[in-house]
Formats: sequence, C-alpha cells, structure tokens
Amino acid sequence: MSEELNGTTQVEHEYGGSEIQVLEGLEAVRKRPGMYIGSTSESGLHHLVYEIVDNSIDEALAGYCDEITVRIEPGDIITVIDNGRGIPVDIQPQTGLPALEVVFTILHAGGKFGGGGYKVSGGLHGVGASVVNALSEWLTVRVHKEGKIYEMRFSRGKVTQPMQVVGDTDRHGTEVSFKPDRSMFEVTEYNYDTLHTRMREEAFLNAGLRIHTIDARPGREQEDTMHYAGGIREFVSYINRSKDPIHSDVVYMSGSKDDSMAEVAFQYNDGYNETIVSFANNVHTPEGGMHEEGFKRALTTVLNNYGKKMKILKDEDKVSGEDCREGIACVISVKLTEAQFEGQTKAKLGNASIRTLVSNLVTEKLTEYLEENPAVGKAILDKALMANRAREAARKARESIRRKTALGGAAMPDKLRDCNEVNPELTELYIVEGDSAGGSATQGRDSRFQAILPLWGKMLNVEKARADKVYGNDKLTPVITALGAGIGDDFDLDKLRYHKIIIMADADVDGSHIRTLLLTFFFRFMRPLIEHGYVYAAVPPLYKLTRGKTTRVAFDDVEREQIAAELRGDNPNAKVDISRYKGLGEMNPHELWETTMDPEKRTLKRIELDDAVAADQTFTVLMGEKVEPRKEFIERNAKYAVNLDY
Ligand code: TTJ
Repeated sequence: MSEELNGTTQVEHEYGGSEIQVLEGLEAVRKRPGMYIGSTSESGLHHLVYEIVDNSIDEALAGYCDEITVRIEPGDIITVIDNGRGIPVDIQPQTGLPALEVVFTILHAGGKFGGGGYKVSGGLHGVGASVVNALSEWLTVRVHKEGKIYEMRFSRGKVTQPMQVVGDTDRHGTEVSFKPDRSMFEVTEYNYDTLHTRMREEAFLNAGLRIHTIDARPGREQEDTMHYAGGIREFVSYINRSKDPIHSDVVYMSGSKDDSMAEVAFQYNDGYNETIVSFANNVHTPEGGMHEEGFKRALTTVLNNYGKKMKILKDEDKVSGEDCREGIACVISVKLTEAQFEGQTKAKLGNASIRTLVSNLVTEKLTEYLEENPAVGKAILDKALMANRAREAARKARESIRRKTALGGAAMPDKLRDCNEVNPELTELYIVEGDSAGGSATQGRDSRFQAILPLWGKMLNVEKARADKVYGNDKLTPVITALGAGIGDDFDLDKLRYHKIIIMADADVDGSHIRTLLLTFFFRFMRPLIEHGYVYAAVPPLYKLTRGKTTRVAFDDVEREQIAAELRGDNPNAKVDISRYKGLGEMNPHELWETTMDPEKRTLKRIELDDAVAADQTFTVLMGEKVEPRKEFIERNAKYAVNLDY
C-alpha cells in the first residue's frame, strides 16, 4: 500500500512536464485498480461514474452548474454532461500542459481508498478523473467554453488526440464519454437502477440541482429527471412515501460552525422501524458515525425534557433512545473539510467535532420547534411512550421464552429435522416453503450437516405487528428456536446453531412472498445474521430437459437453449423434452439434492444488506395500506427487476 502512496506522492511533487512520471502514476492505477475505486466488481464499475459526476457536483456546489445528465449508451459507454464553466483549457505554467490534460492524466495524491481512512481531496470531491481515464479503453472530453468546443481523446490513460478546437458553441459546460476497459473489470454491464438511485441521492443532497439519468441501450430505453427544491426535506418525504406520517411537517434544521455544516430533516410515520440515512460530504455513511451519534443523543435528551415539561412523562417516566426513534425517517447531511472515514468499509464518520455540532444544533432548534408546535410534540411523545410500553411487554415475553428454554434445555421445534453435526461453522439450515418440498428436502439432504425446517401457511405480517407480537408468533417461533440465538436486543451471534441459513422457496409469487417476509423479519429482528453474510437464497432450476435417458436442468432461458442444443448434438431432429418446474415440490429428493442442495453443484445467492433493505421496502409497499405506491410498484416490477433502496 505504501508503495502506491509513495508513487503517487512523487508524481504530485515532480510532474514538471515529465510524461514518464505521469504514465507511472496511471500504471499504478491499472496495476491495483481496487486501491483507487474500491473493487473491480460491479461496485467499482459504477464508481467510475460517481468519480466523474463528483466533478460536476463540485461545480454545482460552487454555484456555476444546475444541470447534469448521466447517460448509459449502447456498449455500456457512459456520458456525463454538465452546464458548468467548463474545465480550464489554458496552459498551466508548472507543467506546460493544458489544464484539461492535467485533470485527466495526473494522479492526485492518495486516492480515496488508499489514504488510510482519510478522503484526500482538494475540495470535497473530484480527485478521480485520471483514475477513470486510466481504467477506460477510451475516454473523450469536450469542453464548451467562451464560444469554442475543445476536444481531447485518450486510451487507457494515454493521450491519443491532443487538445484541439473542433467547433463553435454558444453553451458552456463539460462533456465526458468513456468506455470502461473490459480487461480491468469483472463485469462491464451498467445497472440503470443503481445509477438512478445514486443520482437521486445526489439530487436530494444538492437542493435545486437537476439531474437526468438516461438508459439509451436498445430495448431498455428509459429516463428520469430528479430535481428537489426542498433538498433533504424531500428525501424524508420520499422515504415516507408509502407510509403514514403522524405529523404533516418535515422538521428541518441546519447550522454551521467553523468549516463544518450540518443539516437534519425528519418526520415520524406510524410504523415501528427506524430509518436514518446519513451522509458526510455527500458520501453515504451506512455505518453511521459521529453525525448520527450527535443526532440520537440530542433527540433523546430533548424529547425527555420536553415530555417532563409538558407533563406527558410523569415522575420517574423516561423514554429510551430506541423509543424515541421508533417510526422515524431521518436524513442527516454534514459537510466538513477533513472527513475521516472509519470502520470495515470506510462507511462511518469518525470526526468527533461533528457529534458536538449536530448535537448542539438539534438540542437548540428542536427544543424551539417543539415549543412552537405542541401538537407535533405531543404526537411524537405519545408514540415514544407507546414504544416504551411495548418494549417492556416484549421484554417480559422474551424472558418467559428464555425461562422455558432454560428449564427444558433448548427444546427444538417439532418440525425441525436437525443434522448430526453440532459445530455451527459446518452446519446449514434449509428453511423450506411447504410440507411437500420439506419432505423432499429431508429425504434428499445430507443429514450429517444439513437441517431442514419446513414453513407453511400464512406468515405474520411483520409490518403491522409490534415486537411483542413477533416474539409469540407461531410461524416465527420455530425459526427463532431453531437458530438458537435469540432476537432483537438479545440476539447473540455466538449462540447461532447454523452459519448458513438457506431460504429455499419456489420461483413464483408465493415463493417470493415468503422470501420477502423472512428477509424482512431477519432484517428487523436479527440484522447481524445478514450483516455477517449468514443468510442465503437457494437457486432451484427452472427447466428440466430430457433426451432418451439423459436428463439435464437449466437455471434460465439462455441455459435452456444451450443445453437443448447440446442434447440434440449433431442430430437436429432429435426430440428433447423440455418441462418447466412448477415448484420445488415437483422435484424428487434426488433431483432436489443434485440441483439445489449438493454443495458441490448448487448455486447459493448470498443475501446482502441491500437486498434486505429492498425486501423491507417491498414489504412496506406491498403490504401497506397505500394503494398508489403499490400499484406503481407492481407496474414497474412487471417490466424490470427493481432495486428499491429506501
Ligand atoms: C474549475 O475552476 C475554474 C472553472 O472551471 C472549474 C471546473 O473545472 N469545472 C468543472 C469541471 N465543471 N465540470 C467539470 C467536470 C465535468 C466532468 C463531466 C468531468 C470532469 C473531470 C470535470
């Protein structure tokens, strides 16, 4: 790591015209791309776009740009256009090169992912244009400025066409097109929803900025325009779009101290979960950090003080932090000069001064707001008090479960077909939809390390239930007991009985329903399971192909055609029988083992936190009472696989 850092620092100090140093810098990027863009997987591929867009966002923050377009073109080429001042084109005295060339060829020091927790940057963003250039098969930039269009072209970071004037213009702005280098990435296909979701975030975080996203690939044409005059207030309304708010205003506050500023917006809905989305310098911080801590601390203090003062809380009554956040939808955005990103994924803000800033801001402004809006204050405190009582009831219910299991050892559910192995690192629990599939799985499994738990009937609607109902639910209790690690605040990963929890459900609507329900349940009540990557979805085949005595299975349409061709071999008239599996229950135990359960042959899809968040949202939309979002969701879903983030 230090080698790369030294390499880039050298370039920074010695680039006085030396082409060799420049190329060495970009070569370092091509040698260790992960150091500069996080990874070379799908996420790194999308990161290229964010690095380019960040430059336009900077121009918007400076007040010179109010429109950005991001387009995916055929061949997975990306074009980003802004209406800013345009990258400077004059010759830089230090280098003797056009500033434009410097932007795309000189590697700036550090790099976000190599800089040991610090995001190294002159402004807030925009160190990455040369990194994108180095990792692109080709890149073209056009600058519209002072009546002229300047153009320059590169290939894998090297200049292929020096800067030249290619025409006249009456606009101003910068336009960059690039094609990621296939040899640098594991995948090169862009996901429109991923880009759209991230750009929507940028539009929320930069009030007034208009962002267009366009998919121009044949057969997938679509576009969106995002423009939010209300900024993070509208972000909060968006998070609550399919919920019922308990007060009509979105509460908003902002303040600054020294070089830092903070903005907070929130609104409570009548649900039970907490959604806090935080950003530092417009970078999402899913692991939270000092800004979130400052908010939580102040919220709890202010609500307790207000409750006492208004006599909603009596005598010794106190509401906890969690009570105060039940049903909250909140967005926190802070800007600071030396943001310190910590934690496993560098997704947690470490600057302690921000905790004080946010906490002071919320203490002062929220106290004032509640004084002026007593109806909102009462609604929020009533809700926190309800949460407090429900938590108390849940604790009692949990304790009674704990007492029962402590007395009789851990009494396992009747339906569980356990395995022989006891080391959780080696065991797997298949949660199977339906008794018949459960039967096949039980017969087909390797009982040394595979346990089966069938689920059947109607599952609890977690969205509409408080925690105390969940603990006593007859469909969920077997899952809780079989896993053995408790639930909610008591959840203890060390007690978990299986390190692979595999949801095996049909590839139809009911199957997807049960998968969504279980993921939502894990997400809300056993989140560490998902965070540690212990939850999987089994991937059963869709088709069975038979020719004579040979039987093969296919997992999608493309594979079906491939295998059909293979089975026909040189005999184009051969009859290959193709049938579609209607469900797991149709497979005999041997087939189920061969295709879906045998660790040597099966495919498992690991559930990421994002999948669970999406499931949670899907659930809210599908099960909630609001008709419009549901209709919209189903219409969208009919055409595309959606990636709902919040
Ligand atoms: C810098 O200060 C002088 C005036 O121009 C400022 C500037 O560079 N603005 C700017 C850069 N606007 N847009 C960009 C930009 C846009 C894209 C799409 C890509 C890159 C690398 C920069």
